[in-house]
Amino acid sequence: PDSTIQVDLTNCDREPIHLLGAIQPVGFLIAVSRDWFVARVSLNIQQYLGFEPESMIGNLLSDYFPAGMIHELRNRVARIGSPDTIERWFGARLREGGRPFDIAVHFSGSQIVIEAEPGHEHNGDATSTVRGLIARLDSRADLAAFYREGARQVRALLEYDRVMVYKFDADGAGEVIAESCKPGIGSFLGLHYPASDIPKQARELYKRNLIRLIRDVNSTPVEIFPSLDAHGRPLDLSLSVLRSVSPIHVEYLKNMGVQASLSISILVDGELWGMFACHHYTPRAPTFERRSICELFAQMFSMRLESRERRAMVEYERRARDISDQLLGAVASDETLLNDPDWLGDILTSTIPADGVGVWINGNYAFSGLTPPTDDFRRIVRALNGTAAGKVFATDRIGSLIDRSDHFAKEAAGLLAIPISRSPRDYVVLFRSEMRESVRWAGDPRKPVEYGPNGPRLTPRESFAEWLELVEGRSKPFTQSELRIAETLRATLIEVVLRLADEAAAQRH
Ligand code: BLA
Repeated sequence: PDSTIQVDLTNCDREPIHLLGAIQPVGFLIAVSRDWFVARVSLNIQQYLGFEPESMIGNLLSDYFPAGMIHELRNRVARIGSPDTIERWFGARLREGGRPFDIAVHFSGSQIVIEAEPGHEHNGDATSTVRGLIARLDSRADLAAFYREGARQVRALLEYDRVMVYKFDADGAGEVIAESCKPGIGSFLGLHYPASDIPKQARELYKRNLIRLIRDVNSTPVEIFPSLDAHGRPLDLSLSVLRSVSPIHVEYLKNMGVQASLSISILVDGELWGMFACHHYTPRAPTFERRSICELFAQMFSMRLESRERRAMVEYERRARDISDQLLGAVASDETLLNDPDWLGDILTSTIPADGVGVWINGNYAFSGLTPPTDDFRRIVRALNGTAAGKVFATDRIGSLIDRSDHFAKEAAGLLAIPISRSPRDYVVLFRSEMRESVRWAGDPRKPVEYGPNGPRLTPRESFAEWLELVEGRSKPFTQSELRIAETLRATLIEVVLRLADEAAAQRH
């Protein structure tokens, strides 16, 4: 029943993309039972091996292949460790004197799925290729250069026209954060897209099966026969390497003017952090062996990324503690600094990026940079007084805290408030501009050729417009790490404020 739902733009997160019952005409597929009887076969097998597909069903696989090949295949299957393993065999001879094939083997329910595509003589030294690539990655000092190097190397390995590093944010929307492409095709760097461009079930699938290929958006998928088994079930192609992809996504690529694509998951701490997304403007399919090398590279890239991110966070928090000490020292020798929002702003925004700072002390308001008008600030303070006392508070949508005047809407969209006294409630507030004001709009990267049946929504420009709508009135969110820093700064500022109050009291006596 699942596989028969009508899919359109409104429900595509329900499209069962693993049950579409077809592969791409890049190779062929055979599914056998655990006792090696042929259960299913792709209808194009005749082209590769001359067998009549329908007549194979129910026969032993060994009726079709030499004993040596069957023996090797059994060994490979025995080696499959976990249910999500895809066993690989490069440059295999399926028949005496035949051409070499690259073969992928995995379990799908009770069946063994064998996929084969033309490969070449296996030369066996993938490890040295990957080792060299990793060494170059490690030589990149900062994260931006690391991402760029990753994109460059995937492009060197697979030779697509464009290779992007696409990173997801907490809501599943994404940004092209690095790119390597051939000259003259424009740039997607810095562009954002809504979460719906890569629906939920696709993200889940991409955590299990790390690489996907679309050789040619214009090719006709090859059906797998029979489409339903005796229990009426289609073959689960989650781990297939030749799976034919969602027609909605194919339309997206066509509208983009892209003819071939490939993407590789980047997993960090078990979550889909992002992916390498590759485009080509003519049909393209690197061999399975090449793709596997690149997948291995992406896995190494992900591990390096994980440790770099962790290190960057530790380093950031250490620097923030330094700044907090610096703040304490400076105010101790010149207490008027605390009423100087420019000075405070400089110090605070060097650790927590923001576009403006407002200071509210004893009912007086001082500000620097992008801040709301006094009336709005007053209402913000009143709203803040209603939140948990003595705690840092942040929102990426001030509109959810107070009703904003129109003027304010253009001023700041997010805030982080640091309470610096208990009563009366005093605050230092960092403001962030609306995200749509701060992104770079790179224009229409490629003029759409013509729209498919689902219209212009499936184009990069419409996607970008959709994303803009989603982030209307919102700033770049404050991260967990930034909130922790703010908490450190709060403790420091409170200490300073209390000491100044004590001193003032002592002087009065
Ligand atoms: C899949 N969408 C994808 C994939 C990417 C994107 C990379 C993985 C498949 C691949 O490797 O090509 C999205 N590609 C992008 C983005 C950029 C890019 C954002 O290059 C930016 C530069 N897509 C839509 C809408 C729907 C949709 C509106 O835009 C549904 C309503 C669906 N996208 C969709 C589906 C898949 C997908 C169903 C899964 C394809 C599959 O694996 O079968």
